[in-house]
Amino acid sequence: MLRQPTERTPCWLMRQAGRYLPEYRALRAQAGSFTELLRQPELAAELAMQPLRRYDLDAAIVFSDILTIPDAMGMELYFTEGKGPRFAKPLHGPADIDALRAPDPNKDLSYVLQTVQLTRRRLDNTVPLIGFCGSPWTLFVYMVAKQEGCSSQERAASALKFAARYPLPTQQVLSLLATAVGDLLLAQQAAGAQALMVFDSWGGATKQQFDHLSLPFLQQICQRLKGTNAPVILYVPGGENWLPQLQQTGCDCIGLNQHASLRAARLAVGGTVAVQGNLNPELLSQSEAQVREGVRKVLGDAGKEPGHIFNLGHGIRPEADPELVQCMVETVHSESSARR
Ligand code: 1CP
Repeated sequence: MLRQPTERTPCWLMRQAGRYLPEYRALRAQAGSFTELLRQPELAAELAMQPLRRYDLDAAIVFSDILTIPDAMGMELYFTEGKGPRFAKPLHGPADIDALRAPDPNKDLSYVLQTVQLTRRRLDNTVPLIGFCGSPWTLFVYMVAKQEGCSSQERAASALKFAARYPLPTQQVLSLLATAVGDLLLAQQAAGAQALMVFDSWGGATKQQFDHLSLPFLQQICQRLKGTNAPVILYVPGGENWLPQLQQTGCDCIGLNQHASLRAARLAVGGTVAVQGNLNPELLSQSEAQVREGVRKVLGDAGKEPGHIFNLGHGIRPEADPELVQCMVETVHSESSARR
């Protein structure tokens, strides 16, 4: 992330602990639910370690979820089978916003910080630990009441409608979320996280309104993290459209999805920030030959200059084949060291 030369391209996977691993599914069944896993630091720390036992990954990520912040704001998070995350008290209008307060991480999210501490201890300085949060805009997308029948892909439409109808309350809640995200990232760093990542998974859905609905809050968060020595990764699918703006936030690394041109991004900003990505996660349910070819293409696009972190373009899918993940990690390491 600091764009220093390495012997091989570092590699980790977004959502590397998760449903594609049988040992994850076993622990989840034992705990009863995903939210139970989140709230028990012993279990969460174990989950972060699981992928590292199987694969030679170069980083660990804290096992938690971006939605712990709105949950701690009193919105009551729960998961429905097949339908993803929901809140018992979603945002319907401005009155719901007045009730929200930024949580105190040490009080309201102490289970996240305990997970960070425990995971760091278990890692014993083998690989760095990445702490994370969702971006204010992405959290807002989940917080706004979804229209019935609206698919996950259309989720952002309700949030965009809310933002158009109530512009000032929207800015108010995004600003509150920026404070909450900054507070939690700083607390994670204090608890032992060595790099910090902001997932703006729905940033691309803002299109022409990115400068208005997401960027100012990413900027605010990066400014607050400047005082720490933890490098900051901004993951923004669609971020190839806003590379100069993202670079100017002062972040250290920009994460892109598989639809972006890694080659163009490296040419545009590779001299000042690292770039992370962007293998198509679908390849991990295909064949070894396709995985190897995909890895070679990503490494070729990234070029030889330092400052590329290998990752998927999106979180790993539950249907990914654990054997193909092995093939991916080995190919990244062997091919990249041969190219040095
Ligand atoms: O067992 C289960 O059914 C739960 C699945 C699961 C897991 C393993 C969820 C529900 N969250 C997580 C953990 C998680 N989430 C991690 C830590 C694990 C790791 O990376 O190793 C991280 C970093 C996240 C981040 C996250 N949560 C994002 C951003 C990343 C992305 O994929 O864009 C988002 C959007 C969420 C919300 C969320 N949580 C869970 C689901 C299924 C979702 C997404 C729902 C949707 O598609 O809208």
